[in-house]
Amino acid sequence: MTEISDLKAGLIADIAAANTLDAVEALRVGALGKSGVVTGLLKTLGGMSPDERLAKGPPIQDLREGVAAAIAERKATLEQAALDARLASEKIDMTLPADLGPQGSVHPVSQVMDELAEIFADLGFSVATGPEIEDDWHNFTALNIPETHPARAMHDTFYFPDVNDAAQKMLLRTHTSPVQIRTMMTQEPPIRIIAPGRVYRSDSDATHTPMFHQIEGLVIDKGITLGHLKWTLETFLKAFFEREDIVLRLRPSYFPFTEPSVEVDVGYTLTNGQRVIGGDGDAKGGGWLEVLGSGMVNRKVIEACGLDPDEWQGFAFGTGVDRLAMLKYGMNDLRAFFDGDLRWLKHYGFSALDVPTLSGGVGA
Ligand code: 2NM
Repeated sequence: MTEISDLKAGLIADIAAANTLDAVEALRVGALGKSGVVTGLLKTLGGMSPDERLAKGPPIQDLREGVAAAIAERKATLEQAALDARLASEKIDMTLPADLGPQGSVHPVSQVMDELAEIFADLGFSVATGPEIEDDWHNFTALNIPETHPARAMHDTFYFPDVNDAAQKMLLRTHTSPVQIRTMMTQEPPIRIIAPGRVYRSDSDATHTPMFHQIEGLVIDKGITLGHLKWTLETFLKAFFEREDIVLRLRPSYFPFTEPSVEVDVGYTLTNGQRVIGGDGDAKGGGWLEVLGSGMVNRKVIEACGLDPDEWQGFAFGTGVDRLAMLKYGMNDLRAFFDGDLRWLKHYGFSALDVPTLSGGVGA
């Protein structure tokens, strides 16, 4: 009996003195492992007479339980200490002066936004911005999307809680189109603008984030046709992908705010087994990627903005900036865009000095 209690006291003292997880593990193997001392004692129970087992069983079980508990406790203590040490060593005091130069670089989304602004500036478009918190009228109603329109449900809108005396429901804009609405209501045509910025939809998976970036464009003038739309988008895509052999495929579609509406695909071809944007998508191994939605601005939208649709016509288009960045720079996981991981940024980011210009190459 004293042998067992001496053994227990010795093991527990050894465990308490163990200063590393490895040392605790070595003690565990020595005591409770396959050939451990405690395991050896447990094995002797099988060969005992019932009386002997009745006498020796409880202290041996007590030994096993006591040693196991001491090991678990010591392990937890050492693990907590290791975690505390790691947290202390990785603690960053944000109030200290920086001892390194800036570690970041220009995010691909910012780079692409700058490229788009540069390309469209060359075509005579200026950049327009507006609020991300919008009212229902500018985000939906003015765009010919009435209360009951299924497109409203399609947009997975984030609404703010109702405020009793608010004239309009408030929401996070689901597209940048309200910027175009505000521009048409405040500026004299002709209008040539792009509206880049953040938009929000209640949607989250590998290919959708609840916040993403859109760019939309709007032209309002006299005698604008689908021909102007096609030329503009073709010229834009050639400049963006930096290839002359960009082939567009226009498919009839439906948006409440445009009539007719056109979905724009761009051809890709197989080059050394890689899908590369450019060339005839109907070629062997090639295909088509949907890159833009567009159309002639619905006369109801022009009217809602206080303009005479018999005098002014126009086209509009929209696309996702994050997706354009992925296509151009070969990134496959959208979620990495929002991790703020410096290693990812080191790989995909751009130098702050690498300003896109048409003469120097927009994506150089
Ligand atoms: C798209 C597709 C088609 C669009 C229409 C307008 C406005 F305000 F002029 F009516 N802005 N943007 C539009 C048209 C947007 O995005 C996929």
